[in-house]
Amino acid sequence: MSEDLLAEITESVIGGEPETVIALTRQALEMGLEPMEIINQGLVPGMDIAGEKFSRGEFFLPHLLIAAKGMQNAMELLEPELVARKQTFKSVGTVVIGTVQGDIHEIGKSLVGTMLSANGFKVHDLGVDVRIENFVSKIEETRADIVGLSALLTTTMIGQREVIEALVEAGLRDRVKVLVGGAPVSQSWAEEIGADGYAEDATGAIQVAQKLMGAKS
Ligand code: B1M
Repeated sequence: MSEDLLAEITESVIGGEPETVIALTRQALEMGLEPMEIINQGLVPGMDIAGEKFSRGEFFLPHLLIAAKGMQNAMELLEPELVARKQTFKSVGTVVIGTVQGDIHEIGKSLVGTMLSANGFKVHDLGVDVRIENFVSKIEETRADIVGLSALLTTTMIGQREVIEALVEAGLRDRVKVLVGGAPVSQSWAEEIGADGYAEDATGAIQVAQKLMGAKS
């Protein structure tokens, strides 16, 4: 029953039906499904299939945009639920997060930010296509413990290295831990550019961020 509903959510993301995605997501919550289950087994598979179709030339950019709109609508409904389930009062640490310059992919970065905030971190989300100097000034202003850099394109992941270089230049590198992620990013890339941590997904990001906080104290 819940498998059918999750499969319907996947289909409605692929089919570009944002209104249906939101209606089915609401239904899934009412049925008692966990928000992360809806994200990981309903919404994300839909985005993955839309991406694969795009790679094969079966989908064009408007298809991808409308699939993303469906997922974003559903995330607006799910984010407060995620936070409510993990209400924490004392901040575990401060995180500045954003998608690097030239890259407008938002969904994964926002999911990571929401999950960190749901797990007690104070999160400053700078959005997408974030200029290097904006990362640097926000880290300075908030005295952030961690900066999270998301990149979804092989052409923009170099931006993660550039932020690290800018942090060295600004004399901030010793004060802030760098967490990187995004589909083309890997542990070996993180090591190559001198990041402190890499996470494959939002759940992993929480674990790595917690570990990095442990390493700071
Ligand atoms: Co784009 N896109 N896109 N796209 N898009 C990809 C990434 C692509 C793989 C599709 C494909 O060809 N199969 C491909 C990249 C190829 C490459 O470089 N290797 C691609 C391309 C080529 C492009 C354009 C260049 C297309 C064009 O214009 N010709 C263009 C680039 C625009 C730009 O950024 N300058 C473009 C545009 C777009 C849309 C605007 C249409 C839309 C984004 C809308 C939006 O975000 N508001 C879009 C989408 C939706 C996708 C796909 C289909 C889905 C991305 C997504 O939201 N996934 C994507 C294919 C795919 O990934 N299957 C694709 C769901 C999300 C929950 O997962 O973002 O991976 P993800 O985040 C995960 C993990 O990666 C990780 O945790 C998240 C949660 O589990 N993670 C982190 C992410 N950030 C992290 C940070 C961390 C830790 C973990 O720490 C800080």
